[in-house]
Amino acid sequence: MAGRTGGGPGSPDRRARGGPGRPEAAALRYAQHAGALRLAEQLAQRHGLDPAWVQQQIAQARHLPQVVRLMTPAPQGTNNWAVYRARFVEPVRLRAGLQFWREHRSSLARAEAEFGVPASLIVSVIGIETLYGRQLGGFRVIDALATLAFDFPASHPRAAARSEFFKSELGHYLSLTQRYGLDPQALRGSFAGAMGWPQFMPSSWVNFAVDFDRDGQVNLFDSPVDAIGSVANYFKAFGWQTGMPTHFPVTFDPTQIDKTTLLAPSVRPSFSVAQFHAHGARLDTTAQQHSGELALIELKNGSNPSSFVAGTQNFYVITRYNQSSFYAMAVIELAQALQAGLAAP
Ligand SMILES: [Ca+2]
Repeated sequence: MAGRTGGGPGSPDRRARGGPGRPEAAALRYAQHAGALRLAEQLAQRHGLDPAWVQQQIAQARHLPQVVRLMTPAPQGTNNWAVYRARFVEPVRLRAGLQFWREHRSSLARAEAEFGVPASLIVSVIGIETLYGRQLGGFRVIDALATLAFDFPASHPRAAARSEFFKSELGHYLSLTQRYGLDPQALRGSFAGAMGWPQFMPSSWVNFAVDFDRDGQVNLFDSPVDAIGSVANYFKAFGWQTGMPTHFPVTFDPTQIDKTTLLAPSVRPSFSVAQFHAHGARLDTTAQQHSGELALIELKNGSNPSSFVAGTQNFYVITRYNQSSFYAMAVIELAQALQAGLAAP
């Protein structure tokens, strides 16, 4: 899912846990909700919309208990990179990806030339997000956004900030549907409100989606070509460095390794090659030539030892699409498999 939302709502691991389905017990909770009425006023003002219309739309949103459940943090210790990888870097997605690549070869080449983002990466992202448009999500977007705006799970460590985020997304969503003449009650997406082939959050759609098939409209639901351009534009906007590797292999000197320091900044590249070395991380000769900063990325494997890589700026950029190292690494590995598959006779 494309959106700076933190914690990876809409991330494939979460989606697979519950799966988007038809709403179960859904209640119209926001018609007389004081917070909802206040928010409708604010959003109308912020986006230049008719307050009565905004209120009417929010009043029709249903509270979805399963959305709250899906957003509730998973218990500790359930993280397993090997399991995650097997779910996304697999033959069905690879085959569908190669077909998508062949079908959209010229658009992908154009996106690569224009935005500097490899075609393999674009194909991989769209594959992991929605299996090339086959899994767009079954939740009404208005229900998902309203539920997360007003009833975000309190057990989440950043519940207040996240609730504010979804209130803001609700405003972008209503503004977006007005602009394109879409029915806000009709669109469906992930449990976090991510939409279309690339699973863009409403604000990402507003800020980064492009009309790449040049038909005069940005349409991420029906135009794979718009999705291609939009994914590439998103990566470019978040600082993708053309030609830079995403990561390097890393080993440790057991006498010097200081993982606490190296892992502290998480995915944000914060260490020079020399600093990496000083803290006991060892890089191969290619990585030693890298002039930018690096992050030590830990990929937990359940009860087995973790995997580690040295992530570059480009690894970090992929986590701006979905804030998860598992996600970034799966995107990278599927892209590699696609590239190899395309080259095979
Ligand atoms: Ca278009």
